[in-house]
Amino acid sequence: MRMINVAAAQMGPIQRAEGRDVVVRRMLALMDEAKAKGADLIVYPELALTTFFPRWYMENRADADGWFEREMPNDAVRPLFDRAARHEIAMSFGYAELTPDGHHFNTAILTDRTGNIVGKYRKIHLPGHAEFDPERTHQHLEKRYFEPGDLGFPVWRNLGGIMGMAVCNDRRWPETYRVMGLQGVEMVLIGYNTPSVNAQKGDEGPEKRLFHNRLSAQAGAYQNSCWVIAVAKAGDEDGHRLIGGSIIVNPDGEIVTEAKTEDDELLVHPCDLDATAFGKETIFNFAAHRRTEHYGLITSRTGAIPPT
Ligand code: CDT
Repeated sequence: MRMINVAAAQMGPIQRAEGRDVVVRRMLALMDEAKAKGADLIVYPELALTTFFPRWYMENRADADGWFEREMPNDAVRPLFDRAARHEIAMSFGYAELTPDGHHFNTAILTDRTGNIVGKYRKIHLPGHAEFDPERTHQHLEKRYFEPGDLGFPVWRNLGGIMGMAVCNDRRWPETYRVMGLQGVEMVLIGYNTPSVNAQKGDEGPEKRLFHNRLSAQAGAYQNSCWVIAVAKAGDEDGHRLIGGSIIVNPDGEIVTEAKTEDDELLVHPCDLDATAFGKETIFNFAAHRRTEHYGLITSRTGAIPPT
C-alpha cells in the first residue's frame, strides 16, 4: 500500500473587504488541524486567498490587479509555507497570478513536504464572460480577468505518487482528467468556487449544482482510475452563495468523505495510491483498449457541428 493521508480543507466565505492576513490565519488553523490528524497533504480551494472577485465587474481591468499575487510565495503567504515545512505537510492552493510580464492566470500550486513548489497549474477552462452581462443574476467575469492557462495538464511525482491539478470549471471536462490519466495520474487535486445558483437558469439551484460537482469528480476518478480531491470555497460571500460539498473520491468513483457545512471544514482520508492500479491495468488499461484513430475530433474540432 502507498498511503497518503489527504486533508481536503474546505474554506468558508471570504468577504470582499477581508485581507489576506485574516484568510491565512484561517488556513493555518486548518493546517494545524490537518497535522494533528496525521495528514501528509492539505488541499485548499481555488482563489483561496481572496473573495471570488470575478463576480465583480471593474471597467478598468487593471483595477482588479490588487486581487493578484505578483510572486509566490510572498510575504502574505509566507506563514503558510513556513508552517507546512515545519509540519512536513505538502500543500496545494489556488490564487490569482500576475506574472512579471503582465499575464493574468487562475493558478494552483503544489508543494512537497519541505514547502518547495514542485508544481504549478494554470486554469485552462475559463467559464463565464468578458463583458458586463445585464441578463445574468450575477456576473462571472473569469474571461475578463484571466487568460487561459498555458502550461497544459502536467503531473508531478510527489509524496511517492503521481499528482495533477485542475481548477474548478476544469473538473467538468473529461479531457482534463484524461490528459493527466495518459500520464499515469494517481491523484487529481481540484479547488472550486461554484455559485449555488446558475446565473442564467434560476431553477438550477444548490442541489443540482452539488449533483454536477459529484458527477464530474466521480466520473473523472472512475474513468481514469485515480483519486480526486475536490475542495470548495463555500458559503455567502457578500450576498453571493457558493456551494460546499467538498469530496474525496476513490478510484472506483465512490465518494469516501463529503463536507457537511459551508464553512471552514477539514476532511481527512487515507488514500491508497496502489488502489489506482487495478482499474489502470484492467478496464481502463489505456494501452490495451483506447482507439485513438477514432478520437481525432477531440483535438481537431472545438465546437459541435451537427450533421446537415
Ligand atoms: N470558478 C468556476 O470556474 N466556477 C464555475 C462556475 C460556472 S458558471 C459560469 C464552475 O464550473 O463551477
